[in-house]
Amino acid sequence: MAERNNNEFEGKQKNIQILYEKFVILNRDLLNFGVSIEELKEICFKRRKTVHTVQGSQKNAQHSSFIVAVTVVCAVLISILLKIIFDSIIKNTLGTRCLLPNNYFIWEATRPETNCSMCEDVNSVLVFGNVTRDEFSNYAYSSRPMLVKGAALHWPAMKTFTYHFLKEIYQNVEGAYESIEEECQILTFKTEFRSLEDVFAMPESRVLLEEGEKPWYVGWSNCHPDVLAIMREHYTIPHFLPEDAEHAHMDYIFIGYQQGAVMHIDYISRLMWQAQLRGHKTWKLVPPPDCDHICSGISFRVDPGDIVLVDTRQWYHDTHIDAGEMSLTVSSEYG
Ligand SMILES: O=C(O)CCC(=O)C(=O)O
Ligand SMILES: [Fe+2]
Repeated sequence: MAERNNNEFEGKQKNIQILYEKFVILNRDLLNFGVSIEELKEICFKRRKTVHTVQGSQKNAQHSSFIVAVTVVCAVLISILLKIIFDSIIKNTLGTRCLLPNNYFIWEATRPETNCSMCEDVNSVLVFGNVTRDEFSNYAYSSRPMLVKGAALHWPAMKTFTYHFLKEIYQNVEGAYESIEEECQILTFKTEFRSLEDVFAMPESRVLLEEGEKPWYVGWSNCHPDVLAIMREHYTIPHFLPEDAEHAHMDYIFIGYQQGAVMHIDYISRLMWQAQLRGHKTWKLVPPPDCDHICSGISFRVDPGDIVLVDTRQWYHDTHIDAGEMSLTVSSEYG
């Protein structure tokens, strides 16, 4: 009987030791992540204190159980905290469509080697007039930059999409702004805006870029199902894309003036189409650095109603808007 008690006690001690070690490691990791000792104390020792006052009147065996329980509670709390920290790191590092300066090197280091045949004979954008799905089928999945003139001219979005139209959607759909923070993404380029709410809070004089106002240009993905449903009442998937193409469940808006998007490459898994709804935009495309010796850059100007197709995963790109005009586009991925 004494021996059994002894074994049991040793077993418990061993478990406590294992949990203790895990706890120490978790603590160390948390400290490495910048959580302060004060915060750790607050989480753990507050709980312990309560337990200590109770345990004063209890036997030794119960003492051990309490320590185990407190340690487990602390470990669970710390694991939850760690998960939150890891999730946010992963979201910030990997969930990015267009590059952001702080993760540029990670992405560059993991960018697959380019097959330069994608740009070797490309000296200009391939322009289509009235193109049918059938005629376009041979080009649909190529990395060749293409421009389909006037393909969106008949879309209601050509008239209905404005800064104020989009603002109204975001102000009226519950959870729309939160969806940008949580699942979608905003690219604020050279502006000081930190959220889409900031973008939709600017004074009217800046919206119109009146004299003395600072230019702005932003882009964001729309992944809230209600927002997307309202937007999609005003345009369709480009009619020339293959019937069996896969389409993304989110569409992007880019809106603003002057220097549009800064030179970058996109870390996305599919090709991209973009309909120019307002303003004239000039795209500058630069081949990947590994193909510098055989490929050259191109540039082309897009009119309202045109649809651009660029493999933005391979072509580095920036955009410029004609002076004095506001540009507004809707785009999406397909593949
Ligand atoms: O429309 C723009 O200004 C930039 C768009 C872009 O970078 C993209 O669609 O990947
Ligand atoms: Fe891009």
